Amino acid sequence: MQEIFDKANTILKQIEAEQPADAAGLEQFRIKYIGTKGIIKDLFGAMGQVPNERKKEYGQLMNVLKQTAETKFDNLKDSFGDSKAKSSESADLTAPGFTTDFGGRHPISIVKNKMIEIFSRLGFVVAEGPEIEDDWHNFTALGTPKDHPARDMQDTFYISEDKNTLLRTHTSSVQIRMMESQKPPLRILMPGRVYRNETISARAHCTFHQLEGLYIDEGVSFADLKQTMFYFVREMFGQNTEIRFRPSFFPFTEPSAEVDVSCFICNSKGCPVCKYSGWVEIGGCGMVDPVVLENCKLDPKKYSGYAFGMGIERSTMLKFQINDLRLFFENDVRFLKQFKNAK
Ligand code: 2U9
Repeated sequence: MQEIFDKANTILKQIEAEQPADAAGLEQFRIKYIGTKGIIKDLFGAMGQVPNERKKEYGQLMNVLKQTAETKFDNLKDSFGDSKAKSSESADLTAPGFTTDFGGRHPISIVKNKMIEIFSRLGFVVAEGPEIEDDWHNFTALGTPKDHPARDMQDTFYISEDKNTLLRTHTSSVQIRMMESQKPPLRILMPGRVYRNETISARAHCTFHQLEGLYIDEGVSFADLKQTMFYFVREMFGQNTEIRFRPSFFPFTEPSAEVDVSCFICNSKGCPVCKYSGWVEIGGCGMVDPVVLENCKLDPKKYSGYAFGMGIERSTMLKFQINDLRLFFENDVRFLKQFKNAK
């Protein structure tokens, strides 16, 4: 037991004799004696082996040892001009805090906001509606009654046995709600999430975002639609962008067209993105079918209108040259970080 006292006295003499020459030597001194795995900690641990009648004496010796080491450390630290915390302090409360990194917008939101901003200059206002829809607003009112072959075009997630309640397959359902509740002129923009029962891959997903527009008034023509699309693509993809309308079919518009823009990645010279055609498809459009107007109690002899729709993911992939749709939904910070300062 006496050996424990002898060892502590030897260490005390050793501490008194130590002469660290510089900041690095002082750090070695701190680690060796004062650190959490240092000798003094070990010596304190030996208290258990000291008999009760000498515990007080050993405790006092330990305090002397600790004080000697800490005073030496603090004095030398000052003389080496180091401004770090003192040995017995745990934190400098006057030190500046750590800054927090701000997040950025999701690329889908960046492109969606830009689209809204462009169309709002033409007088369109944003409307929102439910993602859980009924059959009338998602299909029947839009010219696709039950058993209509056009329903096969969209793989629907039904959420009731009678197939009356479903996850909306397009945002057109909201346009129906607007036409039912408001009087023309209507200039509505509908951005939102839609759902389709598709196998997930780099090019397809069970959920994605659409932006649709609807303009209903007296005397609206296909020429108005073309000019609106032309203005939009130039503002969105650059002033040199060309536009092309290809005849198509949608149950809710007649006539209908798909909208292509000249490939701004290769300047229409031909690249994998445009599949060497010089054109990339961005969405569809058409004149609202008179049956759809009637379904919403609007007189097709008095009113006409155009509508358009596009996938926001598609334009975002083109704009930022992203080649896998799944990246949008994984929320991997390494992916999202790249758009922190994007516009
Ligand atoms: C009403 C009447 C007509 C909306 C339209 C399209 C053409 C279209 C697709 C583009 C790619 C959807 O994201 S996508 O899969 N959409 O091509 N959408 S016309 O027409 C309407 C909407 C509402 C009352």
